[in-house]
Amino acid sequence: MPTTTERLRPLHEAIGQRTLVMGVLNATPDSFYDGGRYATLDAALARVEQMLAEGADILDIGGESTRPGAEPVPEAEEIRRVVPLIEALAARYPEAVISVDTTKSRVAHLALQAGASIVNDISGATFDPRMLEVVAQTGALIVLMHIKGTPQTMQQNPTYDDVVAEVKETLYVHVRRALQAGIPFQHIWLDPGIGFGKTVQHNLELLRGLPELATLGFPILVGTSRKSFIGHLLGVLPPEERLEGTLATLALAVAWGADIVRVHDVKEAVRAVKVADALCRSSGILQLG
Ligand code: HH2
Repeated sequence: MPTTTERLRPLHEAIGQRTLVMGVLNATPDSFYDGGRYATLDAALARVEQMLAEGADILDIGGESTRPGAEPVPEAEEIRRVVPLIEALAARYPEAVISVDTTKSRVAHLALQAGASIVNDISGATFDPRMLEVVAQTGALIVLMHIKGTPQTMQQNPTYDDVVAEVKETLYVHVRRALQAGIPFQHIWLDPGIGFGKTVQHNLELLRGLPELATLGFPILVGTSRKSFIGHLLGVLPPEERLEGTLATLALAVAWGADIVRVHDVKEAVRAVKVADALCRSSGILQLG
């Protein structure tokens, strides 16, 4: 079994060279797009096999929906949903990089023991005071995301004076806490939290503001996949109808400095970011031509 450091090495080498694709798998009954699709271990394993074949660099496994208004999931239930799945994934695909999408340190701890090497925390490690300690002790990488409020409250009229400046400031505070807890610089990724306490306008401003967020000096992860702001821009389309809009956001996110994109549609996203990378990165086709 590779160590966490060995598993993470290819990601570190790729950052700045090409955009990494994180494929989403929610082992939940109620996620806004893929909820209920992977209720059995067999269904989840089949989906993972497909995502890996399509070129996913990271598998993000979640056991709690964080859509607006979602009910919190008890710790034991979240553990039951994600830990055996991660164990099975790590056994079947030892080279795969597995991320656990959780805000609970106990879930993170067990997921890391089971074979995950990334903790994706939508609260920026603020919901559970032990999260940073667990990540520091295990040598995992952490994604620190911005959220305003909690999933229950976040979409109740979110306001900012300057959304880009405020998100940047909060992410900087998260970084300082993580560094103080002993998590090394290279094990921290940041995420503006598209849709987490933001209006349509805030989401657009944050995407345009990615170059500003990138000045913090950490890799930036962006999660726009099939989110409601895309539906709103297209005349209130449901999640099933938001793929093309998602791909447009991915191309521009790459142009504006995203290093990792979190998506439900791996094949389409891999193709989109490959073309965007060729256009935007010096190591791409343009340099060869
Ligand atoms: N978005 C969702 C969940 N986790 N993590 C990061 N780092 N960034 C995101 O933008 C992000 C995230 C929401 O999407 P999904 O997991 O599909 O839905 P649900 O929360 O309903 O499970």
